[in-house]
Amino acid sequence: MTKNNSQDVEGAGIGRRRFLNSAAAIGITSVGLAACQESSNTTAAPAAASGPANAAAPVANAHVGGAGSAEVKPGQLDTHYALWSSGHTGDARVLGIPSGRELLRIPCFVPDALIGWGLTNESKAVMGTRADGSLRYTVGDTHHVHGSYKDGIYDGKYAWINDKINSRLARLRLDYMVCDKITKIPNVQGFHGIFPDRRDPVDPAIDYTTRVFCGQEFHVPMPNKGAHLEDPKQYHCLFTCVDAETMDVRWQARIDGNCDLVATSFDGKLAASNQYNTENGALYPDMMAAERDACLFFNIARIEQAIKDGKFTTIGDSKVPVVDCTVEANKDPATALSVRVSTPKNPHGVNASPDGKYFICSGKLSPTATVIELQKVLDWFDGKLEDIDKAIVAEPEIGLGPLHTTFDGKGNAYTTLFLDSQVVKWNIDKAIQKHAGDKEINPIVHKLDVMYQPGHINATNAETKEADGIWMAVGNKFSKDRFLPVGPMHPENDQLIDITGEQMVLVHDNAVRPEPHDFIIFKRDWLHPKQVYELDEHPQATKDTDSAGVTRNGNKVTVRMISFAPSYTPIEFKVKVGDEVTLFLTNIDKVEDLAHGFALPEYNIQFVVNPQETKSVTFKIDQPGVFWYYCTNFCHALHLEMRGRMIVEA
Ligand code: RUQ
Ligand code: CUA
Ligand code: CA
Repeated sequence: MTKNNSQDVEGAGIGRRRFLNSAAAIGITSVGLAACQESSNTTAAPAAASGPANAAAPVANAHVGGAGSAEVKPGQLDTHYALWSSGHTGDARVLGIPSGRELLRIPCFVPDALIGWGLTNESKAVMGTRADGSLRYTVGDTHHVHGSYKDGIYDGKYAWINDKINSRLARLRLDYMVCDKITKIPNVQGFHGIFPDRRDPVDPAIDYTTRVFCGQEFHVPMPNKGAHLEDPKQYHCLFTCVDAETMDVRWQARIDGNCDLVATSFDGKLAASNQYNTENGALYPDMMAAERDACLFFNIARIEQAIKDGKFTTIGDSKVPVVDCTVEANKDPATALSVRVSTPKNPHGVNASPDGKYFICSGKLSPTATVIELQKVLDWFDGKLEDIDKAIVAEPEIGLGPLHTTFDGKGNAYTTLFLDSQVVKWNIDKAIQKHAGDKEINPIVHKLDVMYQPGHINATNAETKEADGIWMAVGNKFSKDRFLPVGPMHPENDQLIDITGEQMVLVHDNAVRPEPHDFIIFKRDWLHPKQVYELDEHPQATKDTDSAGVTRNGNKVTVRMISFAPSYTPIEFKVKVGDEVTLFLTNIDKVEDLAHGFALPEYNIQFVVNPQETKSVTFKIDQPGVFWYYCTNFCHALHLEMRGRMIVEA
């Protein structure tokens, strides 16, 4: 077990004692908990999972024969965190790996009844409302989640996740594991790939994420206000740069064709998107017309210089500067802002190798992966490479329906084969040697059957420069016969694979609610979530019982309430029909894990406040009577008694 793990043995033990002590402090000892407290011992120390991840050096297939295991026994902690998109449930998931246990869901684009996301004033402000205060959107489709970087590894500060339906980018604060900002991207539909930059393209001192790049998959007329409806040749896509800190849209680039997935280089200089619709087709046969499509590279420093030089336009009502990255305008390497490297038709996925040298595009309709050497792309911009397609250093045949690629940090790539229902492990250097002419060489190392139709894939730390080659997860789009039947809607199957050895070994099936897409997995030391809020995070926090109470201004009533196990203060308040109530609830309990809920019958209200957290709701009083507000989160032996009355006079 690593020393600096925030959930270490000591922490867990102290947390437990503190919880019990706090219960005692408010008189609960008299109702019998004292005995439990005496007899409670901080039993089995949580330990790290005993899989290969725990060994000093990864042991090849250590689980085989039972020496190591993907099993995380009761009381043990996982060795890696994973952040997972959830697809059209519209949220993000936090998992432990290797167990695959889902530890948390982080709502962002879609309301969540547990914590009151989309109901509290604070979450509504993040999500965005209409003039009448109702939510602007209540659906979302999250595909890609990526963390903020410092010096090529995750710094544990932020993650970003996209909403494909309504073209929004959400930021997750990884200290509290909550969504704190959502940006609507102007003039874009089908916002699909995202990737944060990994350092600044110009200033070497900025070795952390300051931009997030967003790709547009569905081309539309610009502005999309009713012109050119029937002429797809007039449709365009935008590649968008969002400021990582302010979440403002910095700039957009107008392109030909579309974007799909996005990748960024470790040196910060290049971002790229694979393009399957270079044809600008509206119907799918049109999108398959061209023999080759492309991976489109953006020269970030040049784009930002062009904006400084005033070389941009704007679209419709949007004030965001838009540069021209269409093919026609970027033929001269000396001034080009972007360049297309060709790929076999309709590629999917673009991933950066952890050594920083290559981007790899999967073929999808072609049984190949295209390996593009980034230095050669930079050489083209510098006028040192005549033919941009010379940046392609390998195009190995790897199997049918290749979609996404991940890495083990030992020179191997792992690509999902959707049609073959396999993962293929192949060696990048060998693929390059073969491409250079050594026909005897076979880059394929191993193929493993997965169940079934895999899409996304990621290995531990694989999108950082410290890929550790221990575990790999594969997101299978179909599970078919792998689980007990539950009716027509099958779960999907996330599978865990041990990649410490030459051969991949499948170790675990994990049923998952449809339908997650991309995910990242990284060692737990890179994340340090807080377990108790800072009271001052909310400007309206009520700090003690004396400050709690009710104030009235005309028919606007403000209730300042605190929760402190097992009671609310005030324990009752009176309002009248026609009032508008804003209720701030601060949980002044300081004990880890001691959350309270607040449910109010007939007013459709329920939310949770974590230790030292404040949330508020605003609602209209429309019916007289007695309404018991009560705690929904089991917090105390007297949890059921934790309630109060809202008394409404007619
Ligand atoms: S992309 S399966 Cu949004 Cu999921 Cu490649
Ligand atoms: Cu407070 Cu249950
Ligand atoms: Ca195409």
